[in-house]
Amino acid sequence: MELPQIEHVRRRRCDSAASRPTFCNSPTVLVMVGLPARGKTYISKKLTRYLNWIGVPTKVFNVGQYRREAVQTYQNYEFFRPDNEEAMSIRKACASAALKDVASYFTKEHGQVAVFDATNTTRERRAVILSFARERGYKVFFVESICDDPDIIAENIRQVKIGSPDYVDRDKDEANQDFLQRIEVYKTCYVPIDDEKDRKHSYIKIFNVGTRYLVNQVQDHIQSRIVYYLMNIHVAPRSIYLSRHGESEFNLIGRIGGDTALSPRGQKYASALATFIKSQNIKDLKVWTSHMRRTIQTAEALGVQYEQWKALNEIDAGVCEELTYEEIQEKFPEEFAMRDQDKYRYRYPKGESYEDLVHRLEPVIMELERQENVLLICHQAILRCLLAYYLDKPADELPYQRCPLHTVLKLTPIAYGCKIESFYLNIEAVCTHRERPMNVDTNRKPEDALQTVPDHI
Ligand code: BKS
Ligand code: F6P
Repeated sequence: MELPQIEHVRRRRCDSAASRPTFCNSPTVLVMVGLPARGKTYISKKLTRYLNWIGVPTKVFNVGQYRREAVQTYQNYEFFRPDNEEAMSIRKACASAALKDVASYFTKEHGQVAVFDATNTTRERRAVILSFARERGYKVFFVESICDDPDIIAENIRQVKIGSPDYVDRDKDEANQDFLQRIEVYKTCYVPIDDEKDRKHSYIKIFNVGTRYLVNQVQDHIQSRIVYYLMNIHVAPRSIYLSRHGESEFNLIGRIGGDTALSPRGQKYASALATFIKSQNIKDLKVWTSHMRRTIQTAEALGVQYEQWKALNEIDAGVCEELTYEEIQEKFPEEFAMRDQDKYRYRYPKGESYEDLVHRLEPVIMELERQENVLLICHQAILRCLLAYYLDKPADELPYQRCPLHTVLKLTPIAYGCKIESFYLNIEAVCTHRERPMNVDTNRKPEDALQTVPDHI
């Protein structure tokens, strides 16, 4: 019988191709490529923090961590020699285990982007990832970091490699030598992404810490956001100073929003801020305020040029503007209760939510990535959103972070994260922080609150 056989063959051909279509909303595997000490982990972590902040669930899968779990005592660079068969099979197994976890992150944890942080320096290793993704309908975007500046590489090794778990209790020079040899061993089999052979794949090649880029086959909106972000970041040392305005007349009487002037203590803070900033001797400091009187008045005391950003204006509380929390509770009890249930997503009637603020602040964050030293004079809710970006705080914690008045926060990038220092300038002010109520069931949906009649009636 011929016909069924043909059917059979057709099915098999379809199965063996084993590819699923990708959709606009298919998840993405972001694959780092590059020799050791080229900033792959730095890019992975920073990009992941950004994507999570803009609301795209993202997670890093670092194959080095899997390797350290499998082989607990690292001896030396010989482990990474391509002819070390035993080590090679462990390394392959670690990469597969990480890929398996990527798949379960997408299917079980609603992940959207997985950053696959490994060297991925051979075509063979990249082919494994490509077929893994093709079988499951995931998109792949390669991020290759190419860097031949010995000073930058040395600085990378100094900052993030010598202190790595591979070298605990090892002499610094010895660790440095071993790491340099590890790089040499990788160079023997490194095949960069090929502009001809890989022309159908999606990738960005970054040369020397972002002095030049080559972008190929961007497939979607998220990939273009990633490219845009990577084209704006830099690694020059700098600090970002964050402050709220001085205490305002409305702060003093517990009213939210409005556009009032500073209280006498708020004025004192403005002068104290000027003294503090002078004492920091900051090179080429830029000062940014919102369009509101209280931040502009605070900046005026500094006696320097400043720039006003509408995007830095305080959250618009809509119908609740200029009320006290007690008045809101009285006039709009359901609204007040709903805000406590999901403060991040709750939008004031005719106003904004914290989630709205994050979207409004995205261009501010992008410009901050481009800048060096900046002082931002802004507002409580705005400061919480900016801080969440720098400190990698999840959405549910974001609206409850403590950002007291008359306090400067100094953020300084270090290695993979941010150092934070807090300076209370010793001018008294009211407290405007409202605690997360303890008895709120955050799993309850807002519509449940209105359902007072049992279903069976
Ligand atoms: C500590 N880092 O290209 Cl768009 C010190 N090191 C330096 N080569 C780094 C990371 C942690 C960051 C980058 C980089 C590097 C060596 C590098 C980097 C790469 C691309 C971009 C920005 C930064
Ligand atoms: O109370 C000062 C203030 O900046 C208000 O203008 C604003 O509505 C409020 O803080 C934001 O804080 P929360 O989100 O905790 O109400």
